[in-house]
Amino acid sequence: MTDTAVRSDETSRAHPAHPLDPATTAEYLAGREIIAAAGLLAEPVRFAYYGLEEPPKGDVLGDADPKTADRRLRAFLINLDTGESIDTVVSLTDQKVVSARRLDPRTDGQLPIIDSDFVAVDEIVKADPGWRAAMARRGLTDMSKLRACPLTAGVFGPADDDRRRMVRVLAFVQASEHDLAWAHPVDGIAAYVDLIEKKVFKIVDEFELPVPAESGDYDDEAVRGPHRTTLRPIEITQPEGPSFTLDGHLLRWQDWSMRIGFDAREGLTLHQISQHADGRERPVIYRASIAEMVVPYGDPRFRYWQSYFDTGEYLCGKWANSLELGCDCLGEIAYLDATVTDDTGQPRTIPNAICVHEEDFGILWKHTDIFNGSAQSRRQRRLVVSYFTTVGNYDYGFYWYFYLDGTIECEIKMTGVLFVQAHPGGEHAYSTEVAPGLAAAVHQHLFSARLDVTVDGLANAVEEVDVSGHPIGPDNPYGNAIVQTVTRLTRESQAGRRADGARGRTWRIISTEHENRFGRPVSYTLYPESAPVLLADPAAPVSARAAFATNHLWVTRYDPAHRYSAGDFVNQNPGGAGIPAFIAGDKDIDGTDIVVWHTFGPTHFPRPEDWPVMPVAHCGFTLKPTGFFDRNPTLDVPPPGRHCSAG
Ligand SMILES: [Cu+2]
Repeated sequence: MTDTAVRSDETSRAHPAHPLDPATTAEYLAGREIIAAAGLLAEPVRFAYYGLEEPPKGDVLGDADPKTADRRLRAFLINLDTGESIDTVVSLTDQKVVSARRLDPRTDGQLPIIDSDFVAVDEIVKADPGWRAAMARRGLTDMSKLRACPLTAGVFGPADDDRRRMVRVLAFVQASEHDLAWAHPVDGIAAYVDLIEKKVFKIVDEFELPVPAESGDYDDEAVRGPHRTTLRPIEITQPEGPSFTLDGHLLRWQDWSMRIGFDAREGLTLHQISQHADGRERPVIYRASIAEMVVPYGDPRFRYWQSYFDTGEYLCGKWANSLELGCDCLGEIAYLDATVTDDTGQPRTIPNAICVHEEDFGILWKHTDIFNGSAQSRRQRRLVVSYFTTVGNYDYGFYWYFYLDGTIECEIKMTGVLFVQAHPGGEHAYSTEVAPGLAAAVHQHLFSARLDVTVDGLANAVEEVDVSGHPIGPDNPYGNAIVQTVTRLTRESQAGRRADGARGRTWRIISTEHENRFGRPVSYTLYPESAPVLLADPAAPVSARAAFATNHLWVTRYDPAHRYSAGDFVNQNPGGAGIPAFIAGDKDIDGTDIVVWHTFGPTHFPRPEDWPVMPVAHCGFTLKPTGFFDRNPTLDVPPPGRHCSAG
């Protein structure tokens, strides 16, 4: 195993090699100076987000020298005393603030939760006499054993609450240093905290249930039992090294090339994904990211407000893990560090945040011919680019796979600890008892992939493809016909679509300029998982805020400002931002520069087996070349090595 990393010396460059390279330590500091010089950083102003403001696509794809491109950073600034919230963009090239817009939180929403909110909320609730009294009634008097969680509030009214920058706070008991607090929820009581007034403005104390007692400390031998001794080692070796190359953030493997990006909000981003085929560079996706995710819970009682937008409200990327060779990743790994910033805009490097490696993936193709006697077998491989993040109780791995045959796959691995509550006893429709007196409520994890597609260029269109049988008739006398029904989605208003597993529904992203040797448009097909979209009632507050999650597919005309599926400011946003706003103009999406937005993810009725730490659950989607190549593009893959007689 080796570790060939892009290290902090690369992430600290003052002048990145490419306009899409992530912002560096030096750049964050330079931007901070400009913001301070403009008078925007008076105490106590904090950074709720700080990241690269990518140049518009036209600038990157144009002929201009990338070294002269205007490097810009975007910062969300919050004054912790007044709540004043500013969205600002600075130009590092021109050394000036380009824009600074003051938000109106009632219409724009609030800036994301910041690191210091976690500390502040703990202090605020523990200093509140009403909250202490409610805890004391439950027999909880030792404040040092209580853990307070700042949970994003959503928008549920009354208006007096919604105008505040607020969180709702639930408590957990951590009896000892190594105890798993999540196993011991204090149910029935929530403190509503105003983060600007720094006080509890409301206590909702609805019911009391015993704090579940069973230990969830899966790291304690008394809980897990002794480690099993029956697993023998698996070693992955690549004696000649991996087959990819990493030049800064430019990754090349076989016919694939792409640039790796990273952002405090979206986490891993992939840019300029392209195939080298037929002697030319053939773009597939200009930019791919998971632009939002929401986790709405389905218990209508006391916790009706639980819906966390991990990306827009908490900033997924900021919580990226440092990955460990041999634990998180096996084989010949190249790691990239990521740079994010703290509340004060000071850069912080996350070592080994992004993992790049190659995996054997079983059979690529195989045939034993009954006539000519040829027996051939080829092995599939994939290039894996991934990172893992921890947002509160849950951990998410974001994996992008690139295969030898041109397939692209996105997979999310969900693990960590369930968000639990006390179980009321008896039958409870909305939760599963996972330990004595401990329940985990049903919830959804709905991810929004933003795929800025460029299938053989900018001129793309989307076709919905259904398959069905055909009734018996003159053309189908024995009723065996199977047909595809192809519907072109020509306008934004028409492209909010649901998957349909019974029809095998897929969406084909076609080039309207390039054809294959059969005269058909070259294309990539999106295969959805066809799991339920947002199940909340259309009139529910979360349906307006997570409108992106009400369909599996949206297609919009490219606009550099359309970046986040639920809008730029998600926290306490009243709704309507993001996708509904993007499609309001009902633009033409046929044969132009388009963005495909795909919602996917499981509806999770927890199982007892998900406790106390959850085995990884998987979700994702696949993009397959469909007439993008003129035939199987992997005929030239050689037979496997010395152990295989076909070789
Ligand atoms: Cu879940």
